[in-house]
Amino acid sequence: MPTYQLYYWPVLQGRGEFVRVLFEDAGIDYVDVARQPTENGGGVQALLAVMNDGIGGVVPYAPPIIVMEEQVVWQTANVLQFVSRREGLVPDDLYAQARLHQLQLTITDLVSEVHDTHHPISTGLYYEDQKAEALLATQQFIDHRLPKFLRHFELNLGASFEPDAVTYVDLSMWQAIEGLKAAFPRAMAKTLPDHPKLSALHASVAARPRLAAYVASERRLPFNEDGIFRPYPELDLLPSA
Ligand SMILES: N[C@@H](CCC(=O)N[C@@H](CS)C(=O)NCC(=O)O)C(=O)O
Repeated sequence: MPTYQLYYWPVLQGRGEFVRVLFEDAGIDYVDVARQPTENGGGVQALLAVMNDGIGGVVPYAPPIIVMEEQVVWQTANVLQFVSRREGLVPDDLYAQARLHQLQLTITDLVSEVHDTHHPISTGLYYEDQKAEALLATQQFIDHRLPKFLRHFELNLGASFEPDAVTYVDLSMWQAIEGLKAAFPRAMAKTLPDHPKLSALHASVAARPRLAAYVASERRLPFNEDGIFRPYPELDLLPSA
């Protein structure tokens, strides 16, 4: 039995993908529980059981969730930092850890804002019920928020990212750029080339052998209209200016 059990929705990348990417790139043995057959204890019901009942009286808020040694850990950024510390994949220095994690939390903010482009009113409503607002929200995101996030990451590459070792933050940055390119290909084609460090990081992470093998495998789900980064053609807007 692998050390880590990942609990996440089985048919989408979503936030769980940031955790899958770390496990895959680091070569860490894990089981993606909800993607296992129900007869083997998998399926969505396994995820719902952990969400509802928790582990040892500790009940998680939302997936992605990991379980190991009868302990449960959730919140994507927290999971990534926890696994990285446990596996010796981050420096011991507290300032270096803080520099990394503040960037990861900013990636969390970015992911949340991307989610809100297609669900600007409520997660409780279908996209189809908030399409007009989604168009407005997406234009605002592309004009104002996307450039701000990209500029921030570009400025902090080198200063805050670890220059020699690839960390969970680099991997998440790669996944976020992949997602942005899937959701907003026209805006990203226009904007990303103005960020040479970010572009170079994206290319160098993509070339990592274990990650590349994962991306080429059936374990890597495609971006789809259930995830965070949704390839809706009507939301593939260009910057206004
Ligand atoms: N801040 C949390 C958000 C978790 C989250 O919203 N998970 C989604 C899937 S990506 C979910 O299933 N949420 C259920 C809910 O919020 O009720 C994180 O970064 O992990």
